[in-house]
Amino acid sequence: MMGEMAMAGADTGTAAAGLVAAKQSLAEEGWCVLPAVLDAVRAGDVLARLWDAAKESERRGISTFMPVLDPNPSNVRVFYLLELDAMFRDLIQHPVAVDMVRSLLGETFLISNFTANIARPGSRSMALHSDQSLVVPEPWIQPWAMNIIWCLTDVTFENGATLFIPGSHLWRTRAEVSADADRRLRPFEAKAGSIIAMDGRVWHTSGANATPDQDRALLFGYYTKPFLRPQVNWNACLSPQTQASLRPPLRDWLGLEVTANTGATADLRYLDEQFARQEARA
Ligand SMILES: O=C(O)CCC(=O)C(=O)O
Repeated sequence: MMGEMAMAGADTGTAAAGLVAAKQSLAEEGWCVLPAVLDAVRAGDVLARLWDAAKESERRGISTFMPVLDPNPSNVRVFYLLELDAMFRDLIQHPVAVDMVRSLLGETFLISNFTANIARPGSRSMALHSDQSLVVPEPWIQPWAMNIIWCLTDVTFENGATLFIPGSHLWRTRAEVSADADRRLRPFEAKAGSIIAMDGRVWHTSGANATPDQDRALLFGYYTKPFLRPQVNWNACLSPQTQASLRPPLRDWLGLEVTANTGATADLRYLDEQFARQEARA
């Protein structure tokens, strides 16, 4: 599968070729894995900070158990990462992540959300869904959304790897989700420090963590086309102090500036120029 080729390319140290292959996999197969974007020490660091953020979230009264999403509290969800630690503000604009996002969504995009899901032993699967279907009505014809998934631990089928349906990024309507979709799920397996890039149209769910003692920790950076309203209203969610600390282009990617949806890609030349004709010029 192409996604695996991208992994092999990067593993052999041909980073540039690996990146090209990864982008091709993302465009054609709807996903790819880029290994070693963070080294093991840094991945461990981010994981430790994520646990601090989870504690801080609880302290602020925002539960890390979301019964609407997960069957039991073994899934630890952390929302509003960008408010909780500057480290997450660095990760969401990591150059490799932004490069992958631009390769699929184009030059301009918005950050729609940034959350974590730590699947602890005993956790079970949430609903099968595609992230694009959460923010755009069908038909889903083009990639208008995508995830950069940061692996903070090794991720395996046994410890609850995200399960996805190969080829499902080409499904345009919910009616195409077959009755046996749950049997077609495959795991995104990767080492700690990898990122998994996933087209927003890929149907997926969290895996069940069947290990006795391993956590599976993932961060989900969710990016969309700039004309889609983000899942989070960053103007309301980020404190004045956090907002004041942010610089472009992150401010634009979070929609913090005054200008919002102004049709930057439209042809706004004057009518005379748009329809300039030979005879008019003579
Ligand atoms: O944790 C996972 O593996 C998937 C999470 C997910 O898809 C979601 O929260 O929307």
